[in-house]
Amino acid sequence: MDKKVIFSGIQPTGCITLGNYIGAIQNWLKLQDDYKCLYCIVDMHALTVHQQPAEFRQRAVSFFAQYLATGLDPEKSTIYFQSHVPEHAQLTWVLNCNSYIGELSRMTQFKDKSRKHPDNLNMGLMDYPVLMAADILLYQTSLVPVGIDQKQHVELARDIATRFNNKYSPTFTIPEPYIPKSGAKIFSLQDPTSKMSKSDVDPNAYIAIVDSAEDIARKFKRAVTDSDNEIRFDEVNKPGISNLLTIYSNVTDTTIEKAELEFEGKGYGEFKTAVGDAVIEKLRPVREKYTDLMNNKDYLMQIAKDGAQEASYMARKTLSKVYRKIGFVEPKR
Ligand code: AQP
Repeated sequence: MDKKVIFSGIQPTGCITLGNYIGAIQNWLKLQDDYKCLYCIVDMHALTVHQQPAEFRQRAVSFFAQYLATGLDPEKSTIYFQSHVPEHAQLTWVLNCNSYIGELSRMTQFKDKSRKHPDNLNMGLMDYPVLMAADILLYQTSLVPVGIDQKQHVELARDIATRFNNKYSPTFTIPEPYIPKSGAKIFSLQDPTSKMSKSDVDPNAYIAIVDSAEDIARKFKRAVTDSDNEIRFDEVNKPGISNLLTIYSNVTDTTIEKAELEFEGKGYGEFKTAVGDAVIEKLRPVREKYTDLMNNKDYLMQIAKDGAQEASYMARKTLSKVYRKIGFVEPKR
């Protein structure tokens, strides 16, 4: 039997954070052996906010190297740039004509980003979830491993797919979000009530997965906590400490309860150092591999080319089916 398909991606904005790693990439790694996985640098999504072209190009290549450095394996998974597979844009147009302005304007991310970028309220910002639906539906994806912030968009992709299947005939697999039980939302180190965001203007608010050991240690030491000096998981009253416990338990592969016991009676200073050390150890091989890969751009671009070819082959099958069903004239072969 064919393996079920997994699709997921990260947009090349800011830098890949520990939040992206724990919320998404750790699951991607686990799924590589048992599923047909496609992991994409969703560069078309990144255009919804201003990009300086030279920086944008460099950052996208750096993200690609970071994907491989985390352990995503091109022998097992299809790894590519979204803009190299034109079917993403082609399916988006068809889905646009089957999506409603009302449902798109209700999306939380659209409302947040409209507030953050009032000078650039472009159509892409509103259309982002339709492009994301096309990304997912093109490959007949069953599971979409994402953090909790993307759940609403996966639900919209399900709605759009169901609507299309009902209007024409069964065409798309209906995807499910795949969200980690712990770590689905890692919080900012400077404001533990808001998400760790990769475009945060304050670099102390996030850990980049290729940060140096010194930077990681310093950022954890400065992490905002509370003043009652008790290491206990309580997201309402102790969001900072709870976030650090979540991070620690994820990177050391232990439970929150065991982590609480380990640090019972210890001070915040000691705890923060231990969390920093655990993250440094977890990310050390990623940083080392990343440096090697960035010195071998030809290799990176060959992987990207092979990935795009394979993705495009799969995507064309779905797109031809869609074009036939909606009544486009078939080109002569
Ligand atoms: N803090 C987080 N905790 C857990 N999961 C997270 N994800 C993102 N932040 C966290 C998951 O990572 C994947 C990629 O998400 P994205 O490309 O949309 O990036 P982002 O980090 O969500 O982007 P930001 O922070 O909102 O910055 P900009 O402004 O650049 O877009 C997704 O699976 C997401 O759930």
